[in-house]
Amino acid sequence: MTHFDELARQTIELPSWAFGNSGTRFKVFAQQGVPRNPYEKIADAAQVHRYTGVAPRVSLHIPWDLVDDYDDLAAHAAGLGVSIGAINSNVFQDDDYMLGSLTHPSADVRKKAVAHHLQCIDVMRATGSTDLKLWLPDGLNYPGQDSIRARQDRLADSLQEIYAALDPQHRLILEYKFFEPAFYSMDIPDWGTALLHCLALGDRAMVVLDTGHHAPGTNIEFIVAQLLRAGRLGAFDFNSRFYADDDLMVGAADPFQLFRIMHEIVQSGALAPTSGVNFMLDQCHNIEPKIPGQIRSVMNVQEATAKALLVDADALVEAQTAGDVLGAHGVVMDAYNTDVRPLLAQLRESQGLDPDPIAAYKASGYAEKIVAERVGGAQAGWGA
Ligand code: AOS
Ligand code: ZN
Ligand code: ZN
Repeated sequence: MTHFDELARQTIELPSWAFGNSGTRFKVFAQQGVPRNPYEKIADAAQVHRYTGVAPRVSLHIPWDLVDDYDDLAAHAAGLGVSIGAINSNVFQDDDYMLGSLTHPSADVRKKAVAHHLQCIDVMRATGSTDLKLWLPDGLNYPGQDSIRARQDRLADSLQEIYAALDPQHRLILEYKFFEPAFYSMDIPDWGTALLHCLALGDRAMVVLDTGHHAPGTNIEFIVAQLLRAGRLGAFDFNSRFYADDDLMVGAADPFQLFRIMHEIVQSGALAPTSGVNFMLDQCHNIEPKIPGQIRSVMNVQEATAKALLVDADALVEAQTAGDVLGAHGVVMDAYNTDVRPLLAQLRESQGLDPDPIAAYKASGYAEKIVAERVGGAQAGWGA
């Protein structure tokens, strides 16, 4: 398979919440023409796929994307050439979860949180989604607030109940985050904790790596290599991290880090759709237009991937085996420093797409059309 073919079959999943209004704790800036409901979010996501050709799935967030009829929503997506990707649960916007959800000291609250996940599994059945994605806000703000160890036991039991409810084609994908909203100790702060819980659950439990969820200076590609080695890298939540969990456009803060991550993916043969790694975006576009922001992000992932595919694997192994430190480093840097934009333009043309997706989107008139048609768009969920 040529590099061209490998690039052509890479897919990137878009988050529904990227298309709604979003902001920070200080201000949500409303943009004109944003979707008023999940149907319109999917329509906007389909635009990103239309111009990039590599974004055929949309993750949903429950209850932000609550509808009466999920079969109908899935049919709407199919009609626009996309499908429903991961179903994200939400146990962070209910007063009952102030002290935690799956780890809460009260059995009743844990039961409620488990029941929410069972509802999400029903949504998966209706939409054909295969990934149930869990990110928990659970954790402690103060030493002594609760037992760190008891919370791990409760977490294991709650996860077991959810895992047992999955259908055979479903996966549970578990995200970690080192801080926020809890600041002393999150209950799943790191990849090691997520991995231990996944190993206890079974083969269909996998770790989600959000690139914004690490301490400054963390070597993320090391974690990628480690999880791939264990066969438990289920998905990425791609975004950029300047200072914390910024959720800004992937590849903006540190394109070299993104390349290093994709280099590990390519080296392990994990780019293939059959590898089980779901390349998702987890982003918000607070001040830039959302559809072009998603197109830019998809292109950034593609560029990092194309560069990673350009690494001369034979020359690299030869230099590494010979102990040629600078030679091996040079092979990697040669690939990184190659301008792959002409290659990607060629790829798009070979697929009948415009070589410049952002220009093509702008010329389409879609942005003006949604501003005229949609009044009173919805927030992404944050701050709602
Ligand atoms: C939160 O920090 C996580 O990144 C989650 O993936 C979260 O569910 C996502 O940002 C959408 O709410
Ligand atoms: Zn995330
Ligand atoms: Zn996050």
